[in-house]
Amino acid sequence: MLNFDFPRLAAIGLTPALLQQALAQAGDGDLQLARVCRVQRDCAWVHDGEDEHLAHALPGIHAELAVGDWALCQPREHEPWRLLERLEPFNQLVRVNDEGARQAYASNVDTALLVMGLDGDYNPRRLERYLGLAAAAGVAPVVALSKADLCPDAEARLAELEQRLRPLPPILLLNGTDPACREALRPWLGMGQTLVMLGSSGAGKSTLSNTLLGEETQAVGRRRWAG
Ligand SMILES: Nc1nc2c(ncn2[C@@H]2O[C@H](COP(=O)(O)OP(=O)(O)OP(=O)(O)O)[C@@H](O)[C@H]2O)c(=O)[nH]1
Ligand SMILES: [Mg+2]
Repeated sequence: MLNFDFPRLAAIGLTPALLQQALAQAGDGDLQLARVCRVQRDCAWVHDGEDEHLAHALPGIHAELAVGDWALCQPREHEPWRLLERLEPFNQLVRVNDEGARQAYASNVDTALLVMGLDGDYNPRRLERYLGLAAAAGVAPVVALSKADLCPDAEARLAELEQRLRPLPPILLLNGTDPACREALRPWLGMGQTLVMLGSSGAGKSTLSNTLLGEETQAVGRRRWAG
């Protein structure tokens, strides 16, 4: 039997269509529907709407996993959960790396927040590539121009992008350290909405994320390995 508490899981992005798919795939056994929130080389963490749980999948399934996937899991006491099946996502943000391999950033995404700093990071052509990546996945883009507080030409750059980008996405001028960001991004941060931030190292993703969450969950200003 599949265990699910729809309101609890809808709050972390479950849709009726994904639930239908889960019910069709579940079969027998005491299974829990959960969302993948972290993927490492040989393990993953899933969220059941209340807590995170370490989960292990068979290698073939593990290789397919991306953050944001929904999965059928077998919960276990004091042991990692078993992640038995991955549900087909309704969309997936993907890039093709230099060797031509497909790499998934995230699955089941409502909004791609493209973060670009109005410092040396400002690069409209790179932004257009990110917009192409979002369009290819069918994910709605929003552009966040961070470090607006440091840039005297912020309005001129906004105008340049408004002239250049077609179709024109929403573009926001932000100071990622200012709590006013929460109000500016409110339309894309409703209950159950999934927003993914994309942008170069140093663009201000962690800063913005900490400001939106109101707590320091992300290390800021440190270069680290990233996919
Ligand atoms: N003044 C100002 N500083 C910012 C703003 N956004 C980010 N910063 C600073 O820019 C630096 C890099 O910001 P991060 O948030 O760490 O950048 P990131 O995009 O998470 O970078 P990676 O984790 O390497 O991908 C930090 O020193 C931040 O304090 C902003 O809007 N205004
Ligand atoms: Mg960061």
